[in-house]
Amino acid sequence: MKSLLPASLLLAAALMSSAVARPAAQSSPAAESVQTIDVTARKYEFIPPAIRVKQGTRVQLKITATDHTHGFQISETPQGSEGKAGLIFSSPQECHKIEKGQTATIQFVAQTPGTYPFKSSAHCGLHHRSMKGELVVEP
Ligand SMILES: [Cu+2]
Repeated sequence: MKSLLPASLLLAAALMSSAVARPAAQSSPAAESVQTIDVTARKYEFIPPAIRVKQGTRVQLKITATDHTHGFQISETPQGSEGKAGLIFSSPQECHKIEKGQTATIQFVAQTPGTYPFKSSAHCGLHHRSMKGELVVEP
């Protein structure tokens, strides 16, 4: 019985790391310039909570709210910089409200390296203050 707990912990750790490190699900040659990343929003977390992309990548986030209505708002400027936007969005929407069972698609170019926090935003009328994550643009 003693070995059960460590084994399940290892499994959980393996699942978590694969979720964080998972590359784009689809990479057909025609769409190779767009990196599609599936994100799940649920009480009270985003999965994966950390997304890593390379600088210059055109990123498409497909965010699905599985259990409840959630919001999604991502900083346009990297953490620690109040300057110009480092993520160039296809459509200028500050906050995305995602109804239960729906998927919101957000597309942008990851132009400037840095860390861009995102959250389930109160601006959408929601107060899931503990729901947050980050997008990391690597040089
Ligand atoms: Cu939420």
